Amino acid sequence: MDVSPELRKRLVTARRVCVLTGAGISAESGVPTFRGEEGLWRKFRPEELATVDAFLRNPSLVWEWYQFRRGLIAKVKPNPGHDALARWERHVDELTLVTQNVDGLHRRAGSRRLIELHGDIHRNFCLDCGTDAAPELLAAEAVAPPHCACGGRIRPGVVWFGESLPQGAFEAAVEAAGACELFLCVGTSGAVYPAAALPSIARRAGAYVVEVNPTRTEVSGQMHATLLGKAGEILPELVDIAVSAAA
Ligand code: BV8
Ligand code: ZN
Repeated sequence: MDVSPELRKRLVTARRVCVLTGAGISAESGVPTFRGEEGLWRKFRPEELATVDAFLRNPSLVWEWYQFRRGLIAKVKPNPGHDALARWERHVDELTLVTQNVDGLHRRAGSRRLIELHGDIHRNFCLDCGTDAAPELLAAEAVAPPHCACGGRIRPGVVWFGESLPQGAFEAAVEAAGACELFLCVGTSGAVYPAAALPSIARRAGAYVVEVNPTRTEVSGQMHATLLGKAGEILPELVDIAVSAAA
């Protein structure tokens, strides 16, 4: 992969980095993306699965979809893309990783300064009283959502369309995007807001903005550079450049 002199300089000098990731960074681990050929949205539209109304209308369908995804995620592990970001974090003053993913793979790879904008698929809570569901309540094969002690339905701890992001999460992401010298946008189609606003926020604040994706996306026009390729191949090379300089 050829890295421009400008990007090489930015990688070597950046002390504060912000990275936004989407489903694409987990694709090489075996987790399907949403809008790709084999995407999770291929069979169902998001509105049929990832909204409160969908859950209230058909709790078993939505619950089963999340159980299916949890089962998939339980069998996979972080890939070199996740690992590279965790390594980079240990070599700069501040690397803030903002992810739209709910699969927990960044945390498993060792990333610590992590903002999970869309929640965590491994968390579940009661729709009525908000109490977190104890893990033993979640029988792996259950196709209907369990009930809380208060009688309310248990729902996945992810952010559905039309729902606000976790308290303070987007504000912290905006602060990191506004303070960084280098912003990477990795494996996201840029289709979902407010996450997709972060690259332009970073660019307006003076950061050098780079996209890593096999294809161009809805936010490619906002980039200083687009590296066409897989995150698991490109990120380790970029981090090698950044880390070698820090050594
Ligand atoms: C909110 C649930 C305030 C969790 C998800 C009109 C205009 C602007 C905004 C809106 C609008 N109408 C409605 C809205 C707001 C709405 C929105 O953005 N809608 C979109 C569809 C227009 N947003 C919201 O509702 C958000 N909340 O705004 O709160 C509010 C409050 C109250 C009332 C109103 C507003 C909530 C957004 C969260 C929605 N939840 N999922 C789950 O089940 O996972 S979103 C869903 O899409 C996923 O969570 C995912 O995180 C997100 C983004 O998808 P991507 O990660 O980008 O994945 P995708 O498949 O699309 O792309 C994968 C990419 O990877 C591709 O580009 C591919 O080329 C690339 N790739 C593939 N392989 C690789 C690779 N890249 C690198 N390497 C590879 N190997
Ligand atoms: Zn309850």
